[in-house]
Amino acid sequence: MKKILGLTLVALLLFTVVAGVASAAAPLPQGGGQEYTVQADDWLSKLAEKNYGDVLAWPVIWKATNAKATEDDSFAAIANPNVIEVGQKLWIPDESEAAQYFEEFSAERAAATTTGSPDITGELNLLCVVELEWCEGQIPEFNKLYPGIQINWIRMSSGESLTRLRNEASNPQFDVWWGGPIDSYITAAKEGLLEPYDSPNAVNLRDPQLMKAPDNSWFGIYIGTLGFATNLDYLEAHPGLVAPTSWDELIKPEWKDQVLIAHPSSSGTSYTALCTILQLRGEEAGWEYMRAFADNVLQFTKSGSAPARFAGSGEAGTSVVFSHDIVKQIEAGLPLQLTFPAEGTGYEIGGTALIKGAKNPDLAKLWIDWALTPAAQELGPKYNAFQAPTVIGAEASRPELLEVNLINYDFDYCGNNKSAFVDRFTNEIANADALKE
Ligand code: S7P
Repeated sequence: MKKILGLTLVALLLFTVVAGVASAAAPLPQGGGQEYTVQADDWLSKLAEKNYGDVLAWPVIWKATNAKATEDDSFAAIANPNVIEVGQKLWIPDESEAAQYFEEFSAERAAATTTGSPDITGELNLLCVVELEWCEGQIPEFNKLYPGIQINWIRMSSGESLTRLRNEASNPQFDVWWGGPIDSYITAAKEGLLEPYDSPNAVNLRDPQLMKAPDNSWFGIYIGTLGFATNLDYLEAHPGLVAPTSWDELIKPEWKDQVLIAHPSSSGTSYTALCTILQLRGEEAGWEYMRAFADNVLQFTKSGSAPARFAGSGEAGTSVVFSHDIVKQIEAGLPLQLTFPAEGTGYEIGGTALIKGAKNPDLAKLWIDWALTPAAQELGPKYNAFQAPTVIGAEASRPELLEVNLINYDFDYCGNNKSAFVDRFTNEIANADALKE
């Protein structure tokens, strides 16, 4: 199960890489390093933080263990840094050896970029799930590197895109899927809809354990946290009412018919909210909460970001949306206040993947490689997309959106149960017959 403490996630995302291994946390192994036997719930970035005070120093342990394995049979080489086994022996190098490995790996990372080529030609069919403005902007950016590739694309919400991939499984119309929470990617991988691809640029990921599938069937390309967007005029007109700072407040009578959210069958945003509640409260109490919550919902929308726009234009008092999409509407001038639930909020890792049976897999791979570069990920804010990047070398444009209380969002749990949870929501709580466009 992929779990990470909220605090560790923030540390991971806000860490700046330095030209060496940081020297905080536990005392560094001295005098040639030390052996370590993997325990349950260990992973490389966690061990890197423990030993070097730097979550991003995980390649040091990976590389050092692989080097040991070439000279000592009691060590096994780690083929995939995502996968370490309980009982396996690792080598934790001392400070000077660690610095050498870190430098070596930094050089590999520096090489993991995309320079493009005018000679590559063809057509690439892209299923785009981020906001329309980012889809529209990112395509000409790719074409600056690959002017000979014509991109045919459609924008859809996450749930819709997953349905589309299912329906086209025997004759895929898309080559690459870009954007939308990885819950859907995990579901799709389980259903055999994705083709694993070992992208050379995956070395750029801050935490491969969390940010890519163990079999490389999807990669994480951004992070976003869920927040509440409340209309300031509505608050002014209702003295005593304040913007919600807890999930509990959203089910109170004062918000009756004043909450907007998308439907989890079409929207990845809304599914992230549903799975957040089921984890925060446990399934039984979580479903009970969802029933009360749905009673306060004015209308379910198709798109996950639309509720912030609608709440901002006065159609409802408040809404549940990814915080970066709320920031976008605030920047556009809508009278909204962004708040977060104090007891914890859910977050997404947005994904990208090669589609199984893609007609242009080589071009799809070029897109994925590029999506895993700092240059591609730093383009988001140019197109009003303020998610945090997943690769080293790209800085978060709004780091404060990550500095909130995050739950231990379990992507495997949410991905593996997505069909069942969405069906239950649709059958028992609210159907998807008349979603607001
Ligand atoms: O780009 C904004 C964003 O919120 O859109 C994706 C979202 O899942 C697509 O919209 P739906 O909620 O309608 O599915 C997010 O991944 C992304 O952060």
